[in-house]
Amino acid sequence: AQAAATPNGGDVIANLFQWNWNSVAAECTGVLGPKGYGAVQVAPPQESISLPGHPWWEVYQPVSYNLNSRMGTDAQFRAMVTACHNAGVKVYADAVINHMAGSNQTSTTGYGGSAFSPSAYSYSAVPYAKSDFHGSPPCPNADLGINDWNNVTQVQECQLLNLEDLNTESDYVRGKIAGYLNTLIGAGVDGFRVDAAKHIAQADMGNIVSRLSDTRWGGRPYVYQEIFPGSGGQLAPAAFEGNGSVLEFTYASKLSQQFNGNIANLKTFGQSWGFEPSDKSAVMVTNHDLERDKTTLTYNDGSKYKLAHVFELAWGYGTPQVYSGFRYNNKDDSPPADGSGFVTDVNCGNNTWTCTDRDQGISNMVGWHNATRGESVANWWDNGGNAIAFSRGSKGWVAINNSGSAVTQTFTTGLAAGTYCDVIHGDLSGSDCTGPTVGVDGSGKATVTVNAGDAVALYTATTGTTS
Ligand code: LM2
Ligand code: CA
Repeated sequence: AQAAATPNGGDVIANLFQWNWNSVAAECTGVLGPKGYGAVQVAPPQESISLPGHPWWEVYQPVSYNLNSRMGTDAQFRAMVTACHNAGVKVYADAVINHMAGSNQTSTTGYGGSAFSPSAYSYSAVPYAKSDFHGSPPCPNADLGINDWNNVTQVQECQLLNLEDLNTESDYVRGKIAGYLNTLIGAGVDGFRVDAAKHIAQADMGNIVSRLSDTRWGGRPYVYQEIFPGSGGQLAPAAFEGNGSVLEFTYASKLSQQFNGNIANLKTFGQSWGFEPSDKSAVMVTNHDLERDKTTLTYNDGSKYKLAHVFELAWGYGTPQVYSGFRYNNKDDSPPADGSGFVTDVNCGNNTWTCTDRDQGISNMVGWHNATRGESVANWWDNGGNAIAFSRGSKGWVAINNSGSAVTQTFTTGLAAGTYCDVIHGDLSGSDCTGPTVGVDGSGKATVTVNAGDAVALYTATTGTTS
């Protein structure tokens, strides 16, 4: 199902990629709660391997299910979850449960001091031993690699990137994984981004999900699975929906293509484009893998990146994410960290982190998104030339100009007459607006200039004065 809204009506996920726990807590309190975000997605909280140079991807190589990690201690993790809940924000953890560390790794150092040995397939703090991993058989390839990405057995029971593949058919391994996830739920975690979910047999995942407790906040945990599209049948995203939602990679790549082409095409953006159903889709502009592969828009794309987030939050398809990571030069670069690899506090002011979640227009569109929940798209307008506008019922209206020159137009907004705050350039402060306002007349029309590479957004909660 779609992510359930928080008491404040939010469902938007801020993906604070590799922010440490103290910084996530501060962001929940200072930004995410006040702006109406529904949830934060946090880095894998289990202990991981520690490697020379500390590439960011260390955290995708678990060595135990202890909660001392690159992002902070067990106590800091729990304090972060509590702080986020107190701010009205749910916490979704990145769950790395398909595998443990790489079989090619020689490091025996982890972030929490647990003993382990990749060469021996030994993780004594869990404990896992060699018999808890897939070998050959069931993997048909002697080197345990995946040669055929359309072969279900190879994809699910061989090693992704040499990562030691857990024998999730076994009751023991299922119990250990569910035990780890239930520890997180016990700490207050509300859901899981399931890493490499395509590489876990559906029956195994279904069994693990069935063992999960209800969340402390109430209801079942929100499960959204990482299923990279490309294969059909049992490996297609649709085949995993019995166990939860799926991350919508097709949405991300098609959105990027339109912003690099002509966004007038977005008029029909939806399931007919090959997306999973809205209530099963966790949609995104980008994520950490996609920004590195440059298959989507990234923080280097300036206004297009921002406007794509504005569109995603306005359009109402799926459960949307705002991606907020760190700047890097080399694909393997670590986030800012101390000498031992522990990630240091996020600084949004020195150009190391992108802090997309704080962008004035994007963060205010979270409120716009919440206020228009359930309303249909109406009053579509486009000029055929990279500028669009639409309303969501009579609750909100947005215009997005992805072209190189300003557009001035009298629009039908669908809104009641009044003076509205343009939340892309101003914050609502009481009944005042810190930025420009737009007047809507008695027939719902407004004459607006939308600058090149910019947007204008109005919604009912931000009505300053009514005329
Ligand atoms: C994911 N989703 O399914 C993550 O989104 C993705 O970022 C992870 O890869 C992957 N699955 C495994 O969890 C990242 C990174 C890889 C890295 C792995 C493991 O993109 O480059 O692989 O984490 O840390 C690295 C090396 C690779 C090596 C592997 C095992 O780059 O060359 O394989 O470790 O030692 C021989
Ligand atoms: Ca597997």
